[in-house]
Amino acid sequence: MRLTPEQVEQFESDGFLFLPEVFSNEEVDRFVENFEIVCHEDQPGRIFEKDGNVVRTVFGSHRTNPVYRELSEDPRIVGPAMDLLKDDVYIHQFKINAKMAFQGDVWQWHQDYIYWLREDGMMKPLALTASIWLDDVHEFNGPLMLVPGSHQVEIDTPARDTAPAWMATVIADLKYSLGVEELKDLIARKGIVAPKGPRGSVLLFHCNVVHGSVPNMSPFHRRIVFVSFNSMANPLMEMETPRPSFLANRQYETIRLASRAVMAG
Ligand code: 6CS
Ligand code: FE
Repeated sequence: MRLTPEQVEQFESDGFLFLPEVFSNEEVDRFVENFEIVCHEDQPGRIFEKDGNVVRTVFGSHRTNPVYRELSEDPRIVGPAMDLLKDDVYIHQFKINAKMAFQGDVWQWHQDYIYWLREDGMMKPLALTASIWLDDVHEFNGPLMLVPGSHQVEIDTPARDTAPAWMATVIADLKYSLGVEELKDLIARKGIVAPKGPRGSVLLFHCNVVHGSVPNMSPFHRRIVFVSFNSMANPLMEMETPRPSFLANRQYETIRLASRAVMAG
């Protein structure tokens, strides 16, 4: 699946692109079944909410689960990633954010790239994330909110050590989150959008677009798979204490589109 020039243009100006109903209900059912499997697997890439019981995020399932492995290399997300990054791509990070009904916590306003620059040594913002929606996303279950055009704004975000080591980069109280004054000014100029749509939809967003989401206080889960692609021309620098590979992959394996069969409907 490849994008039109208009879609590429829209991504370049907004910093995100919404593709409704890319995956069928049957495919999404399989993703959900496999989410139930991976969120019960005890592994360091499984992160809980503050209560220590409810799953917040599961990292790296594409390396352990065949259905997520296939999804991570599906041409319907890899093709658009290559079109938008204008390069071959590899997977920098794979995660499933659960944002469970009544218990999914906040994701403070932030940009992804500052994490990948400062924590992983990704020297250029030549990366993006393809999110695949496992639930319908609406105004009640904590939709991803984005500031259009904010990927073009240089924002300096001081680090706050809110938890030991890399945990501060994935919990509700984030290491790099934007300040109120900065946000007021940016949102006054650019506004906020919160794309909504049915499960199976895909939202692609630039590594520097400002985004976040409120806690989920509805009875509806908002489970989303996030596949972050980096350009092959942008490998990570060596770091003194690199983050675990499930957060920052350093095996730069190009994803070959031709060899990926489109998933059966
Ligand atoms: O640190 C990271 O890589 C992760 N943390 C956030 C807040 N967004 C990007 C990424 O998933
Ligand atoms: Fe993020």
